[in-house]
Amino acid sequence: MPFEEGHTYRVSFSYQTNIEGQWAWVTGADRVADGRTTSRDITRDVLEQALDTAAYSREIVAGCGDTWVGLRKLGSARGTDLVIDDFTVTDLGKAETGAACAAVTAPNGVELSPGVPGEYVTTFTNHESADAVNVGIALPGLPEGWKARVKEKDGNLFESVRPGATVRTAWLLTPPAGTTDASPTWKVTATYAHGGDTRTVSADARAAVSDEPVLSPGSMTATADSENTSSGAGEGPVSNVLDGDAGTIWHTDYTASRAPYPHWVTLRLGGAADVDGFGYLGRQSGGPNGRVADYEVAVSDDGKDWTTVAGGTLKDVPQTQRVSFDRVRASYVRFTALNALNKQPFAAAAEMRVYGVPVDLPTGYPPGERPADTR
Ligand SMILES: [Ca+2]
Repeated sequence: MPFEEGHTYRVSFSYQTNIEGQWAWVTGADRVADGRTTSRDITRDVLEQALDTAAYSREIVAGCGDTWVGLRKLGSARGTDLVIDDFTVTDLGKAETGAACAAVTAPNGVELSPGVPGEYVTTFTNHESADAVNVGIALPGLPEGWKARVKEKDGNLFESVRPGATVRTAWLLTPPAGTTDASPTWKVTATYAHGGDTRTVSADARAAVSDEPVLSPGSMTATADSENTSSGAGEGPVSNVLDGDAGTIWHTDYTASRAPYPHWVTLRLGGAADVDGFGYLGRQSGGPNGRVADYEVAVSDDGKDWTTVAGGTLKDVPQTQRVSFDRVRASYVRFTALNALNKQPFAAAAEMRVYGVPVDLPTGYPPGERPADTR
């Protein structure tokens, strides 16, 4: 539908959806330059779970190119559905200021631990036709008791961002110990000066909070004795056990050879940590091959000398299975699979976790205060 540049519109609809975080309503703009059309998101609102009918409404200012609105699928959860009704766009007349064309993003699916600072990276991209000046990034609406710091001093402030450029802010977010909200939401905003206006853009932000301290998957790297290489990125590579996606798996080789048991995955931690558990999430679909039965867990300071700290037999369940052991300081954790539940030579896993707390917790800096715009 045609949006007139410089007008404010209210876009609203009612909806139902069964799984949160699977769908987003997006406002975007297309621009044609040198015969090429570039399309980009201006706002992106992730739809909450709504088993009863919920209302969505947002006001937008058209501009920054040809404005459009639409629906985007974000997640890969099976069985998700969405129903939309009463879709309405109301022209509210000419806006007082021009459209804010920059964009700000927050990560999808970051895991944070109670009481432990976790890295959370937001981005700001300047889609304006001139520099965005005095850019300040903020996280309004963080749940009570959360601490937000920035990894680099004033890492949330930027004097000037050129058109087309993207800048990152690495936050350190600490949910309070004992927090009960496992999937909190808040906002990320960017405020900047452009052509005499002060403009603000925002996006939804969210994280998954574990119920006990767990090492950030992004801080670890994984290696394995064997990886299948013929079935695409989602099945085979051992890096899939740290990507936060239950739909992607590590699987041992069945193409070049049927690699025999035992199989192993070594997780190199992002530094020394005091650890007391290992988590194994089996493959969620695609048949029984690779579901591990007997296992051992070992730890190491150097990746060479290993101490076995746990062993047992896993079950055929779709949840993460936690293997507990006495707290120990380590820089590497190795999971050794001894055989499979179905006695085939394959091993697989959807995700792996190490429970514990890094020895050196990052401290960071308080977020910088955005100075007032000078006119
Ligand atoms: Ca995965």
